[in-house]
Amino acid sequence: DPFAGDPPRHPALRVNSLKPFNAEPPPELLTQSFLTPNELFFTRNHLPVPSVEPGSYRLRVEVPGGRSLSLSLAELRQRFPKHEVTATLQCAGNRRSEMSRVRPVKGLSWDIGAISTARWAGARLRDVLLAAGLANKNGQEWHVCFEGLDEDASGTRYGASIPLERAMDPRAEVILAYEMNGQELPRDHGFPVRVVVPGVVGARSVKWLRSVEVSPAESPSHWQQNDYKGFCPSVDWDSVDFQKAPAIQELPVQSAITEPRPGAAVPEGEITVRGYAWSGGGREVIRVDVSLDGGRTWQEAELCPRPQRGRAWAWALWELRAPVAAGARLELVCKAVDRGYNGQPDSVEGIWNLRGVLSNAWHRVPVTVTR
Ligand code: MTE
Ligand code: MO
Repeated sequence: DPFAGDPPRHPALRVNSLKPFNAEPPPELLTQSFLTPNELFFTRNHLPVPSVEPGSYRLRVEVPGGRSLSLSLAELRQRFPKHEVTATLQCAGNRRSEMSRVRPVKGLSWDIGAISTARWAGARLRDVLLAAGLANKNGQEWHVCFEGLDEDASGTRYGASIPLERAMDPRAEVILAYEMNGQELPRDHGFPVRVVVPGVVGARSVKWLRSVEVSPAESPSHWQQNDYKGFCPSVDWDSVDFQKAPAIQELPVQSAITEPRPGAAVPEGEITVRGYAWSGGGREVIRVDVSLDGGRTWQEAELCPRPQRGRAWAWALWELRAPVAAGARLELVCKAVDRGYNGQPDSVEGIWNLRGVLSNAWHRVPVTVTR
C-alpha cells in the first residue's frame, strides 16, 4: 500500500477520498477563526504523502544561464530573509458538488470547504531565483516550474507552474514556505517546503517541493496541461481540447454561507447567517450581499475587520443578523463583490464545465424557521 506512510489526521475532517487523502473541514468550523487551524486546513493530495528526512532534504533550483543551486533546509532558512504572508488557498474544485447536481462532472465531490487560510512564512521565491543568477527576462513570457517529491507507481511526480513575472514581482509575495501558522509545515501540507502563490488557484502551490526550474514553457505536468482549465458548458469528454484553454491562475470572486446549513430548522426571532468571501489576484472583497428570499431582496452583510494591510490575499469572514418569523421557509443566498466590481453568477447552469472547476455561483441555502 503506497499510502501506508500517510500521516494521522483530525477526526473532524470530512473525507472525500482516503487514498489519496482529500478532506475538508465541516463548514461551521471553517469560519470559526480567521486563520484555519493546521489540523483542520483542507487537504488536497493527488498522490501518497512523501516521507522526507529534513536533514538530507535538498531543493534543486535551475535557472538558464545561471548556476544551479542545491539548498538544504538550513540554507533556505538562513540565506534568505523570512517573509510572512497571510493567504487563503482555494482548490479549483471547491463547491464542485453543486455543479454535479446540474449534470455529472469528473472530480472529487467537494462541498464548500476546499478553502482555508493560514499565515505562511518562508523565503521569497524572487530572492532564491536572484541568488541562482536569474538574468533579466524582461518582456519574455517565461515560467517557473515546480515539481513535488510525491510520485505515483510509474515515477510521475506532481508539478505545476506560474508565470515568471508573478514569481519576480515583490508585490505578488510568492514564497517557498517552511512554516504554517507559526509551526513547521504539517506533512499533509508539504513538509518541509511548499510553494505558496497568494491569490492563485491552490494547484500551483506545490507541496513537498523538490525542484524549481525557470523555463520558456509552462510545466509539462498533466495538472498544468490537461487539468485545471475552464470550458464552455457544451464541451464534453469527446470534444474537449485542453490545449485550447489557458491554465487557471488567478481565481474569480467566491463566497459561501457556512451557517446555517442547508435544510436546517432555525428558531424564530433573529437569524445569524455566517460565511466567507474571497477573490483571486489580491482583489479585496468590498461587499457581501445576503438575501433571505432567494434573491428578490438583499441586505449588506457585515465584514469582519481585515487584519492585514496591502493586498487582500486572505478571505473576509462576514455575518448578517436579521429578524425571522416562525413558519417561514427561507432561501438564504450570498454573493460577494471584489475591488474590481466583479460579481458572482446567479446560477450554476451557465458556468457548468466537465471538470467542475470554478464553481462560484450565488450560494443558496434553504432553511425553515420554527417556533
Ligand atoms: N503539491 C503536490 N506536490 N501534490 C499535490 O497533490 N495538490 C495541489 C496543491 N499542491 C498538490 C500540491 C492542489 S490541487 C491544491 S488545491 C493544494 O495543493 C492544496 O493544498 P493543501 O492540501 O495544503 O490544502
Ligand atoms: Mo486543487
